[in-house]
Order: sequence, then C-alpha cells, then structure tokens
Amino acid sequence: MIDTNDGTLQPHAAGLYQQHCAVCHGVDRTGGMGPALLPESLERSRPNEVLRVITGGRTATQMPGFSAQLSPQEIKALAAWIRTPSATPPRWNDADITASRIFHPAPRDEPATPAWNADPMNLFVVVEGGDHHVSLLDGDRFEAITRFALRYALHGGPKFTPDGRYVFFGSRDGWITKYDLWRLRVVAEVRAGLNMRNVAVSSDGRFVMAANYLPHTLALFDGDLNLVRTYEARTRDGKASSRVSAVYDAAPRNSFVVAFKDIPEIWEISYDLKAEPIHDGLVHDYKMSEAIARPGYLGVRRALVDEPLDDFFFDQGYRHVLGATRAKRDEADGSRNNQATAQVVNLDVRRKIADLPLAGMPHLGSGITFAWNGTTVLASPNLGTGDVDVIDMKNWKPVRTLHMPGPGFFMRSHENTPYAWTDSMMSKSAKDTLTIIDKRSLEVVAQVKEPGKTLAHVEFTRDGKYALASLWEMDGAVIVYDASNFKEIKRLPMSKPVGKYNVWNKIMRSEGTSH
Ligand code: DHE
Repeated sequence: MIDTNDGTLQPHAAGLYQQHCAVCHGVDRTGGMGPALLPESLERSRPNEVLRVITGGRTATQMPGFSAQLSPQEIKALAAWIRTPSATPPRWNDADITASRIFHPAPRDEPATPAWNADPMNLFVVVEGGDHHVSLLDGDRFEAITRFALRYALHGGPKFTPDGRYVFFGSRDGWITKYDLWRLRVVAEVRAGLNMRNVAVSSDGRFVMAANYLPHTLALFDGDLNLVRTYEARTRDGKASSRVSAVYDAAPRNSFVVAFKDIPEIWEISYDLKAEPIHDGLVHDYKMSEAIARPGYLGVRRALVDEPLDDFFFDQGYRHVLGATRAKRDEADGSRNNQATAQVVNLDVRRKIADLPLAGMPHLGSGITFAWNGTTVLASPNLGTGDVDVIDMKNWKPVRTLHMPGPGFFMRSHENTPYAWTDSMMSKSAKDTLTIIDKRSLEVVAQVKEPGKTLAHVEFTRDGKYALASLWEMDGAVIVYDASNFKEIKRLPMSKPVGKYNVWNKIMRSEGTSH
C-alpha cells in the first residue's frame, strides 16, 4: 500500500504488476507468453471485462484468476493502472523486429506435396477466437484436416501466397505467423509491432507488409519474414505521425496500398521492379523542378485526401479506393454522432474524384462488388444505420438502400451464386439472423437464424455451391448451408469461429470476398 495525497492508502499497482503479471505480460507490458497490456492493446476491452479476467482468469488460456492472492481493491487498482500510458514509451524498432524472428527450417528431404488428400484449392482456414486455434477444413468433404494453436487474438483475414501453399496470420499484438498448409507446420514467426492492424501479401508472394498502430510504422518482410525495411508513418514534412488503418495488396498494380488513421494520406508502395521513378507528391501539383526523383521500387507514392481513412475498399481493378472516415468520439462523453464521410480516390491521378453518398458508419472493408443492370455495383454493410447501401460504381450514385434487421459487420457472395449474405451481429435482437439478398432484384429473399446465438461471417466454397457461416459462440460451430436453397447440410463444432477463408476465393480475388 502507498500513501496518496488525500491521505488514503492505495495499493501500489505498479509493484503489484511486477510481482504478479510481469513474468507473463512483460516487464514493460509489451507482452510475452501473455498478451500486451498497454492502453492501446486494451482499447477494445471494457473495464468490467478486465476486472473479471484478473479476478477469475480466462478459460482456454494460461491466465489464472487472482482472487485468492489480491484483494478487490488491489485488482481494481491494477486494472486501472494497466490502462495508463507507460512512463517510458514502449519501443519496437528494426533490431527488436529482427531479434523476434523465429524460423523453423524444413525437415531434410521434406516433399513439396500436400501431406493430405484433398483439393488444395478448396481448403478453408477457420480462425477460432475462443481458444486461439485454427482449423483447416477440406471444402469438399467438410471435414477437419488438422487443428493447431496459434497466437493470441488473431485479427483480419489471413493472407495466402499465390500458389495457395502458405498462409500468413496476423495477431493484434503484432505477431505474424507463416504456416505451410501442405506440410502442416509453422515455417516462421516475427513480431512486426506492438499493436498491429493487419498484414498483406504481395501478389507475387515475395513480400509481406504489416500495418501497425504502435509504433506508427509499416514493416516490410520477405516471404520468410526476414525484415526488409520499416517505413515511418509520417507526413512528407515529417511533422505528424499516424496509426496505420490497414494495408492491402493491389495485385493488378503490383503495389501495396495503405491508409492512415490520423493523417489524410493514402500511400502506394510498388513492388514492381520496373516501377517508374516517382515524385513524392501530387500529380496535379507536379512540377518537374521540384520533383524528388527516386526509384519507384518500394518507394512511397502519396495521395493527399480530405480526411484520414479509417476503413477502405477497392474496385476490382484497383484503380479506385473507396474510403470512409468515422465520426470522431466526443471527448466529453465518448459518444459518436454516427456520421461518417466517404470518398472515392483515383489511385492514378492520386486525388479524390467523388464523394460517396453514405450516411451512418459504412463498413466499406466488408463491401462486395457485382454486376447489376448493365453496371457494377458496390454493396456495403453499415454499422450505423444497419442498412446495406448499394452504389453504382460508374457514377458513384446510390442505387438502393436495403433494410436489415440490425447492423452487421460482414457481407459475402460469390460469382457463381445469385445471392449475397450479410449478418446483423452488432444488434442484440437480430445477431442471430443472416439475411440473404438476391443480387439480381436487390431484394431480401430469405433469412436463416440460430435463435439467441450470434451468427455471422459467411464464406463460400470454391464453386460457390455452399455457404459456410460462423455460430460465433464458445461452444459454436461452422454451419454449412446449401447456397441455392439455404438448407443446413452439416455443422462442425468449433470454439468461437471468427472468420473462415477459402484458398481459391482468396487467391483468385473473388468479387464476393474480402481483399
Ligand atoms: Fe476487424 C478484418 C478493422 C473490430 C473481426 N478489421 C478487418 C480489417 C480491418 C479491420 C482494417 C481488414 C484487415 C484484413 O483482413 O486484412 N476491426 C477493424 C476495426 O477498426 C474494428 C472496428 C475495431 C478494432 O478495434 O479493431 C474491428 N474486427 C473487429 C471485431 O470486433 C471483430 C468482429 C472480432 C475480432 O476478432 O476482433 C473483427 N475483422 C474481423 C475479421 C476480419 C476483420 C473476422 C476479416 C474479415 C474477412 O472476412 O476478411
């Protein structure tokens, strides 16, 4: 206990942390066997949840409960203290990244063939958030090939090499894991940052890029997760730095495209060896005399936009970035006014070319595109209004707003099905419902339900004949539906299956799946 200014005795939270927590979560709270406990890492956890975990532990992990060793007052003090910034800002530089790399060389004489008998292009990788495992499913027989433990709190879609053999997973704590789907083993791991958003794999399989919140960096690796270089997420004048919203691979452009949470820029980083030298500024602003000519290869090409983009998406040709800026939280009461702004940026001319007429909180990252009525449309769930917005991508005008039973997070379809599926997982009353939209009529035609449970995140088989959805519960399941009549075919028990990813749909960049 320590004396405070007001004369009360308060538990010494920093001391309690070093005594009870540091061994697993790191002396500087950056993580170890347990996850990082920095304010940035805890942003998504409610205060009561943190108290509950310290008191009672977390099932399916090595986190024990501390109710026998610590008083409720001490637990409260600890829970509050881990939300305060560290006295010295945590460091994660190139040397730390390099030192964190773990590499498992291939066993001698390892054959370059799958160790199982299934269609390697119709596999599903299922991320099970309940106990931090991944299941590999045969997408023809709907049977598990293997199940393995991975890093705590994976987030974002795993990314595949173009041959479909290797997959890269990213965790919120910054770990990237390269896994060999054919030989069923971890190949390499590296910690790219302390708090990471997502990873992207170049379409030629040579590079992996990680987008970080903490530190404000992008990290570029080769295909075996050796660090190539980091990029500081800074404005051109170096004055402001930013968290990175996300990075995606823009295959037809041979480049990575990046947006930022705090600075109004979009970056394009080309991995094309023949990339033209670039001027690190704006095309419409371009003056030869001021040009900073640099080799274009792995250089940063910036587009300045009106506002930072929190969430973004592309057209199928990757000429346009469709981005949304979420309303900032009110500093006094933490509320949002539920308004976003959305824009279309042309990556060739590197500037905004249109506003997107989307109110509420469009979740563009989960959008899909498809042909409709002689044009191509974008359909995107909306976390604010709960509607699905359909936009004509020729003129960026709204075509239809479809009312859902509640706000949803994910939307999916496939070239071979006339239907798109979306969830309402953000709604208390409708989280158990998947809504099915006919892409021809733009009408809702059916719903499937798991009463009282959370049902979300659909992915199709390679041929589009079956839709797999997550029963998003600790004792959950992946449910397989016939995609033509929406009847259940099979259910495979899983521990809170978060997302599932079909190798073929991902490497072929199906228009109905995420990028
Ligand atoms: Fe995600 C993908 C951002 C909260 C589950 N999420 C993504 C991507 C981004 C993103 C930028 C695309 C990365 C990729 O696939 O390469 N997510 C955000 C947020 O900003 C947000 C709202 C707040 C946050 O703190 O991160 C957020 N996301 C969540 C969740 O709460 C979810 C539901 C549960 C979880 O596990 O964290 C969640 N996000 C997912 C999933 C994907 C994802 C399953 C991959 C979707 C896909 O089908 O590709």
